[in-house]
Amino acid sequence: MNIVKQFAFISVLHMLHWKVTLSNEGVIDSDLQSKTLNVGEAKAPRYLLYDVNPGEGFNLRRDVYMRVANLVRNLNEDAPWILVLPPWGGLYHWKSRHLDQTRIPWSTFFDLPSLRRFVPVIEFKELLKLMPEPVIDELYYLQNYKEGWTEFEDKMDIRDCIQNPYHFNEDRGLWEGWFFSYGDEVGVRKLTCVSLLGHSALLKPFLLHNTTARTVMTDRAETMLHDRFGDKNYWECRRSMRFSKALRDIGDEFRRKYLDSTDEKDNTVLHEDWTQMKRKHGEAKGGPYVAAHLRRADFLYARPKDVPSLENTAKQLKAVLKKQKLKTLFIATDAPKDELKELKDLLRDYKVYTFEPPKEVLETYKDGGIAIIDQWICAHARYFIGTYESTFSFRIGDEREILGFDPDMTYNRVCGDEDKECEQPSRWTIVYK
Ligand SMILES: Nc1nc2c(ncn2[C@@H]2O[C@H](COP(=O)(O)OP(=O)(O)OP(=O)(O)O)[C@@H](O)[C@H]2O)c(=O)[nH]1
Ligand SMILES: [Mg+2]
Repeated sequence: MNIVKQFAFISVLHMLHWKVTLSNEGVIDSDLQSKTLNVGEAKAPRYLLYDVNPGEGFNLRRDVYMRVANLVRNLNEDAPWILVLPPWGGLYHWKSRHLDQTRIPWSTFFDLPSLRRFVPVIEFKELLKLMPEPVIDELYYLQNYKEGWTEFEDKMDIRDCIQNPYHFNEDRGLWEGWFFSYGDEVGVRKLTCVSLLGHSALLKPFLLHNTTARTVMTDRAETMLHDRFGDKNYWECRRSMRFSKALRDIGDEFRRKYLDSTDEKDNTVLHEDWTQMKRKHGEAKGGPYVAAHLRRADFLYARPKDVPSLENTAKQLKAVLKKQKLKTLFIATDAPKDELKELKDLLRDYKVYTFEPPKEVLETYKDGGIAIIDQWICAHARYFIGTYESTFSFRIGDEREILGFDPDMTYNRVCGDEDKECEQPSRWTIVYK
């Protein structure tokens, strides 16, 4: 049975005090009033929650989602599982400190119906409404092997915790922690540390056979690796991660207004249903502009050899514009204002644009939304040049693969001042089968 249909079928199987109802689309919605059926406990869906190392950025977190989503898709071959989307918040890079940037639902950034075409998902807030009490049954805190490893092999073992950011509250009889900033309300009944080396598929037999808990959370989910990086499942999941329509619309409006770029002219029309969209390399033409993602800020210190000076950046961008015979440049960057001004001065012979969000756009969609709009505009440029090993640049590359750009127009990077070799980015090209 197709996973979405299977999910729809299983969602009708209610049990005990769990307030699960079914909407027309076969998507769980606790707000809807509909019939309740009492069916055996064994068939009721189970919920997998996850969290990621607090230090990780937005774009790596999106990659971790894919590892977990593939696990949940695998689990659904044998039993009904629903992936619980961890609210966004507390990210180091989200600098607009005047805004509350916690408890942001996935629907602010992503199109949930698209995600659901790959795997059943539910927002954490919705799960809270369904739960009889805000207590997660079991938490598996993933960690490496203390002794390290010499030869790679897939393995996992229950071990003592090497470190554990959760603390046990004797009065409540629960483990307490961050829980996406819901720590005051939410707790966990049982916590176990698990040393893991290997792929997300390893967890499948464990979750199916070693526990019967209804709600299971894995923390430090980045510890699990992609089952098969870059294969069909990887790309299906990636294609399902469509940005929310509202953010795409803002990016499209900017393209139309300033960059003479529309989907019709650029051959980048999006099929509403990603499962029906299949593009060949080179089909997408892109708007008549070059887009550059210039990661600076902490990369200046973390990767000084890979980040060029502003003068050198301008020189490299001019060379690209000349070669592409284009006069318009869109820059996405996390550089501070003074650096951006200096760069724009150095490029004054060209039309240089950056997306400066109106106040209400920033307040509604926060720093994460602005990052997505920047990525969306970069994804539609005729030619893209990014920053070495930035996951922000990688995600733009994926987006361009989905749209059908020639890889030559995507896998480019600015080179460090002293980097004579300047290795170009690996080409993670899309596959459909
Ligand atoms: N709006 C906007 N934000 C950016 C830009 N570049 C970086 N950022 C911000 O800085 C964050 C970058 O962190 P990550 O998402 O971890 O990506 P990365 O740091 O480039 O890559 P890794 O550290 O290798 O994972 C983004 O999520 C944004 O919040 C940009 O061009 N535009
Ligand atoms: Mg980062």
